[in-house]
Amino acid sequence: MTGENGGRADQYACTAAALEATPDAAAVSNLGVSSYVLAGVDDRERNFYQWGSMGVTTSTGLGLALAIDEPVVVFEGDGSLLMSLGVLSTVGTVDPPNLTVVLWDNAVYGTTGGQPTYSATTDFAGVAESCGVSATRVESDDAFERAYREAIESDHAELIVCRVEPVEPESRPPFDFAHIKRRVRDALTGE
Ligand SMILES: Cc1ncc(C[n+]2csc(CCOP(=O)(O)OP(=O)(O)O)c2C)c(N)n1
Repeated sequence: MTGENGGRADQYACTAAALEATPDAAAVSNLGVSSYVLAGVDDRERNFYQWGSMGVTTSTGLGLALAIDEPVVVFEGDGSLLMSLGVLSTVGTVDPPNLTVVLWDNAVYGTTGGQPTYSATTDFAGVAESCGVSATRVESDDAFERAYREAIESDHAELIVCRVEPVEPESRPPFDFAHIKRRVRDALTGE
């Protein structure tokens, strides 16, 4: 586990860096801000936006990583992961090497108005390591980019806990859930 002190990364810049490093990766994004930012950076066919479903982003990405032989990146929120911390035990046990979980730790429920989460008292990387998941803490754009490139080269599932400034994006993914599902499924199955 590596880490830094102080500072916050830019969620937009880091999302763009991840897509640049893995342009063909399937991306599963947390409901709300993570999906809004991803859609704003690039509304790719391989983006699987969660609309309304909180607490299932990493488990959905885990299932996808087990189902396909391609890189899968999860853009997770701290509030969402707090709802389902047990998924880290499953990730640590199953350990698909093609899975990279990026946790945007903005310390708030940003999508619903910025109420504080328990991020300040939760060591996400420490919990992940205790569950057998290799984890890295980053707090700058450069550190994120390095950690992401290392994570995708790794033979294990990886968690990157990225401390970010809260943002209020104006971009939105398509609001047609069936379209999102069909689009990502067709992109991943080559149909
Ligand atoms: C089960 C459930 N509880 C609550 C909500 C309402 N809700 C939507 S987004 C959100 C905040 C998500 O916070 P976080 O995962 O930290 O992501 P952020 O918005 O900060 O990017 C909440 C509480 C929901 N959609 N589903």
